[in-house]
Amino acid sequence: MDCIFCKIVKGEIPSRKVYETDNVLAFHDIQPAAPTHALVIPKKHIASMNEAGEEDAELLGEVLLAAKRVAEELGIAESGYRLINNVGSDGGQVVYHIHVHVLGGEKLGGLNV
Ligand code: DGP
Repeated sequence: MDCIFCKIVKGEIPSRKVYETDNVLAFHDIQPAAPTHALVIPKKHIASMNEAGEEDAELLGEVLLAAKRVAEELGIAESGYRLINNVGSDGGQVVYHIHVHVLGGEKLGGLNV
């Protein structure tokens, strides 16, 4: 499968890893949109939330808890951070392997929902 993030999981494309478990990997985003910007992915290929099923509930919970852990590891947990999951074209998704952005290190602007 021609998926960039699957290649990162397999070590075929290098990444700056932040956190890893059997099921989840976190690494720094190559195009940071904030002083701290990491991505958390399940190692299993799921294209987007649109393709996630009930069988992925536990795994997606692991991804969210890993995002919290990443925020702690990168020192932004106390000051606060934002978790973003882009879905599809209008959502701004570019890489079709589900991922949560962990953004922080400054007061974040943009959409405040
Ligand atoms: P999204 O727009 O939500 O699909 O975000 C995809 C993010 O992935 C984007 O912020 C840039 C990042 N990215 C794309 N290719 C690579 C890569 O090869 N390595 C790393 N570390 N990040 C990548």
